[in-house]
Amino acid sequence: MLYHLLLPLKDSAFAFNVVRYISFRSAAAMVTALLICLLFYPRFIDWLKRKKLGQEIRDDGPEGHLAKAGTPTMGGLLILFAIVVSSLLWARLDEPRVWMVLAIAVGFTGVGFMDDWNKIAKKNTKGISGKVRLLLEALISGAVIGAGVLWFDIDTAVPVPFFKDVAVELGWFYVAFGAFVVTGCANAVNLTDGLDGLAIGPVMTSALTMGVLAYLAGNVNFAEYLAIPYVAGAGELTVMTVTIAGAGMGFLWYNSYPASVFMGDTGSLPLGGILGALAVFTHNEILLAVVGGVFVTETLSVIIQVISFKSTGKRVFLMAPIHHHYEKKGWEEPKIIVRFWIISILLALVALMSLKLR
Ligand code: 57M
Repeated sequence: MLYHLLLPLKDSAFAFNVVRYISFRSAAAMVTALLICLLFYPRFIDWLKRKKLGQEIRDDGPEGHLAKAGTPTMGGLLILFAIVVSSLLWARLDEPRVWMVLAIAVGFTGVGFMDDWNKIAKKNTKGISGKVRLLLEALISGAVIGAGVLWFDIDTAVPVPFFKDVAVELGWFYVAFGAFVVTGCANAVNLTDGLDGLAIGPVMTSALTMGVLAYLAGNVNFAEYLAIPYVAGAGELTVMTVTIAGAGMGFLWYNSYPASVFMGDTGSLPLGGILGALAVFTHNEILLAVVGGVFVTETLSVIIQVISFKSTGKRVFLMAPIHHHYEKKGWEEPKIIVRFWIISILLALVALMSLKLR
């Protein structure tokens, strides 16, 4: 919004010309989101406590988690508030992709909020049925991506990472594929959010990596030099990605071990959904699986565990998702968390290197 308000004033005060630059607006957006979270979490956590919006803990989990019962949850509400406000302030609002990512962010926040509220109201860890939740997520993401293909020239070809100029044309099936990417990523982050700070770390590294990829895709010279699809306007998504990093750092200040607040499904579903949407709208759908490799590993560990348990009655992991496996092996929680962060940074670097390794 400030781009549209301040740029016309550049003749009266040349300093306003600086809002023209994505780099400036990205830095300002990150600081805005960070400050919103740092300033408001103390009061927000107190409010969550007063409203008794505390976490229910399953009794079949790792013993150490029982002490976490009652930790205020749904902290994701403030993360998403910071992302939406900072994006509306600093991103160009004449770029449809900004609105499409925001639509998915708000829609998935609603689904996560319903799930968390249901858990707290019923005092259990079940929440709304998994099928209803997946259906709502698929409908929201499918509708937004469908609108993008119909009215905002979203391309329906999927580039293949590590290969120059190779893309698979999906036609209208791209809408279902895109909805799968967004919904899959949302639930992968949801599964990963099982230790203090475990999800927000890789969410921030993934968001910043998507921010670099969006900036390159939105710049015709870089896109041509790297032989990646030029996506006009994708650079504005860079401004949005850094609001995730800013809000994420503000949240981590309070979610770091031992956590004073959990993000809840209210946070994990929209954060994962936004990462999926960023991948769709910058055409990094497959590369997201590399960038978000921690989320993929967590999800695969659950799939392998459930298939093995149901078919042979035997577990492959001591407990799934895989972060619980290491807890059961006796690793302390902070050690698991930081090691997963390190792996997510390595994966981000591999994804960026893939742009040259083609
Ligand atoms: C999402 N939620 C955490 C918190 C957070 C199919 C099965 C694998 C599903 C899975 C499941 O229920 N996943 C739900 C993970 C929960 O965190 C809440 O949920 C939000 C994220 N969606 O924001 O509000 C617990 O995680 C801990 N936590 C922290 N710090 C944080 O910053 O310590 C979360 C955030 C919180 C807290 O204890 O209560 C979760 O783990 O439920 N189920 C599981 O993951 C269960 N695994 C399991 O059932 N494994 C079986 C299956 C696969 C066959 C097996 O391996 O045999 C585990 N989860 C729990 N207890 N809670 C183990 C049992």
